Amino acid sequence: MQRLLLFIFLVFVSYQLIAQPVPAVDENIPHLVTFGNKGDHAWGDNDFCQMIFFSVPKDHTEPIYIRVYDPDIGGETDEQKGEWDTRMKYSVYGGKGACSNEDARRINLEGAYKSGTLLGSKSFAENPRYDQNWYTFGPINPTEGEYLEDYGGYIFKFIVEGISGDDGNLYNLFMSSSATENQPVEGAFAFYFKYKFRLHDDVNEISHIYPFIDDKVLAIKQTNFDWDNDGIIRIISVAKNGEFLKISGDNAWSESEHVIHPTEKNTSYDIQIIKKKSAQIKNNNVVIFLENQYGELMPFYSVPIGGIPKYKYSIGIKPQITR
Ligand SMILES: [Ca+2]
Ligand SMILES: [Ca+2]
Ligand SMILES: [Ca+2]
Repeated sequence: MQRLLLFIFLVFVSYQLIAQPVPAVDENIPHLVTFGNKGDHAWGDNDFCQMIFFSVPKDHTEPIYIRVYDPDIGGETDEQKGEWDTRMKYSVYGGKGACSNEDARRINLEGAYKSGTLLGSKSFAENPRYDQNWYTFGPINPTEGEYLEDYGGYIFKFIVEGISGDDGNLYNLFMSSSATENQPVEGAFAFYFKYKFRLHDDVNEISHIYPFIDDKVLAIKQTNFDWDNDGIIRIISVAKNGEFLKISGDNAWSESEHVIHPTEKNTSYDIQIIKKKSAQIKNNNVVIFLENQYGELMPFYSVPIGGIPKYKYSIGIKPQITR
């Protein structure tokens, strides 16, 4: 884990300015998505809840803020079904157990996934004041987070849950050092174990997610939901030059397993999401998560640890057998 921390440090020397929004700049994902709890799964949300973790370095002593763009469910940005009748609760957790409790890092919302200490909470419905505008949680003292060296510092958990209605809430997050604007917290970043987001409508846009392959990982199983067969998902790594992930159809799950090459240990994967040009699918909301060979969820990071991986021809190609 020392090595991971070193990577994190090196990465943030150059990446800190783009590490703070979720979805992140390098991910090129337009918005996060959470539906009201009466939503139709076929619209792209299997459990109406999203959990995002933020990590603040130990030496950061100034207050932090978690800002939400378009927290309301109405007006612009959001996805309407019938009347706007959706209410969504946003909650910030810190303290012991916020991230270390295993229930907070599982696929299903079971047990004590709301572990830790509730630091702030607010519900939104349709609200023109916050339409295409920001709401700010905080100030929060960094030491109110759960200190976990393995995750790079003080950890906060942000839960977004649909508590009524059937509309789709689209939104973005930003961890800031300012209450009134988006100012990066130096060295902070976000990670998430199950990611639910909106794809671009523009078929030429490529989105990315960046899991880190630590030295325990031998194989991964990826699972995705409601992809509508919209193009391809592929892995670029030092040893993989576009290995395909099995992609799901409408309101369906799909999974595939991928073996880790020894040279991929302690590197990130660039999982590329490429839309189908001929299909022109709009408003596509999707879910994806990865598990290691022990069935543990693996985090995606808002910046690729160690940088965006590049395929190395000399590693990936199988040696020629000379006769
Ligand atoms: Ca919204
Ligand atoms: Ca509705
Ligand atoms: Ca809105």
